[in-house]
Amino acid sequence: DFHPVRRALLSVSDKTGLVDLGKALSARGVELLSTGGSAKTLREAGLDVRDVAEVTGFPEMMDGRVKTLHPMVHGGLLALRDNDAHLAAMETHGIGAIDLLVVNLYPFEETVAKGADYDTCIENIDIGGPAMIRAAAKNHAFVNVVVDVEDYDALLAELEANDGQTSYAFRQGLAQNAYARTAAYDAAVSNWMAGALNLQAPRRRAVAGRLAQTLRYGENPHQEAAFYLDGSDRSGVATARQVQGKELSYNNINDTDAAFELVSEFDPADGPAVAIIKHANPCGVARGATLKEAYQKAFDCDRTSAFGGIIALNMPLDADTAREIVQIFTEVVIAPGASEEAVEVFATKKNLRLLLTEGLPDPQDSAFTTRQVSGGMLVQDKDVGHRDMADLKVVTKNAPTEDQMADLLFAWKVAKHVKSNAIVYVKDGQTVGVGAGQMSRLDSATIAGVKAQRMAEGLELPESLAKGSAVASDAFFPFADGLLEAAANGATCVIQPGGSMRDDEVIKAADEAGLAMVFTGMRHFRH
Ligand code: 93A
Repeated sequence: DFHPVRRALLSVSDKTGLVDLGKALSARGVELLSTGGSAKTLREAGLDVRDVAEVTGFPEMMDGRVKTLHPMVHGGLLALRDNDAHLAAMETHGIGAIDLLVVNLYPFEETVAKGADYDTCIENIDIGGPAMIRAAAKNHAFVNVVVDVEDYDALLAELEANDGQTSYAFRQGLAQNAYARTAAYDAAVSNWMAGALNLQAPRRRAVAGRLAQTLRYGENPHQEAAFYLDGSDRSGVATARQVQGKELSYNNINDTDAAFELVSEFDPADGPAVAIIKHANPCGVARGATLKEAYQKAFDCDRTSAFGGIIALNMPLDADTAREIVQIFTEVVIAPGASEEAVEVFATKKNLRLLLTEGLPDPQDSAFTTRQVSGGMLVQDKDVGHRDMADLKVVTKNAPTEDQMADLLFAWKVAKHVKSNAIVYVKDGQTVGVGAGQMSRLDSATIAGVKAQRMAEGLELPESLAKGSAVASDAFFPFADGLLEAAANGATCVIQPGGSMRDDEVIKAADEAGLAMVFTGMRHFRH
């Protein structure tokens, strides 16, 4: 089903490539219609253009709010060329068919990104453009609709290959892309309003994104993948500046996000902290007197797993830490800045990706998470829940000491970022065993214990580092077994949500084992 392009309407905010496109169309004998600014640009390039105002018989009015919203335009876009009644209507009202629509919209997203005021953002909501795009896309049986400057060449190539005509399949592809654009556009408007008016609610969330990067592949090489930006200016992997290293992969982006989100839980005002991530789970998190020490402690937790890991820092990378990091193979380092000297140290490792941001993600910043399920999508508030010392309830005879309390809170922060079931042993501001992603909480406790034992062997220490540790559980212990396993591994204090039917039994077991236990009243499942 090939159809010729005889008449085109060009109405674009971004004038890039407009003149070249206009010339190429003109050279094919295509009649050009256009709106104010676009017509001016084309005319200045010496092209013969008809103003839409002349076609509609109405001037562009109300600051351009009404320029193309007219039956002469929409009739020309929507009329079915093989329908007698439609053709008769065109005849009666003098409506000429429009075979090609080229529109790019008022730069709403860019206006928001620039930090424009409310009224300016409102004025940049394009109405006529999306109306035409949707009309032309609906009528793709006959009409071509181009919404991206990048597609001008493909359009011209299609016309060239088919003697001034386009195929049905080609128009279908354009239409599909056009609806993606209008959907994303309206979603951007809605999401901006949600933020501007503080009307955040998952059930009213429009989901959209702007394509940032086509990735080489997805989680696995046989999966295609792409990276989309949600338009927020949240500090993180999406807005980071890559200073050096290979292109980020899908897994890199996912892991880097996990690492940075985790380390941002540790306020730099309380000192340096480092998180090392493998497969979206932390294999080491630590605080230190210096950033270098924090890195070494994080690395020591699980040296084997840290190889090829993703490192996130809660303060700018310094040269000392950089020299330590380059000792082993690391995939990505992300930090809120870096010293010049540190950047030079990294320059010797060409493949190491260094991502720098302006600041840390705000762990309290409200946002959404989405997850695709078969036939639908789950949308929820991001888990920004947190607990301070004052929120904790001591439930055992023994209360934690001040040092124990510090480690408990540290372990709790880490556990929030470990896939469930999560069990985390911490000692002196350093994870010493992480049990992640097991189907049984007991198994997670066991695995974390094995890790703590291995850590001791690696560091040639006589006893497991779980000895005297604080343990966090991301959800309540449904039975005493997981808790007893932690105690057997050497943990002396426990932090967990509480709320199990068998809390009494679990508290009794804790008392018998001489543990100090606190309840948070908040769960941190992460799947
Ligand atoms: O204000 S509008 O929503 N009202 C309209 O009727 C209309 N028609 C096209 N904006 C409208 N447009 C937009 O104008 C197009 O989507 C395009 O972004 C822009 C092109 O204007 P100009 O050619 O005057 O630069």
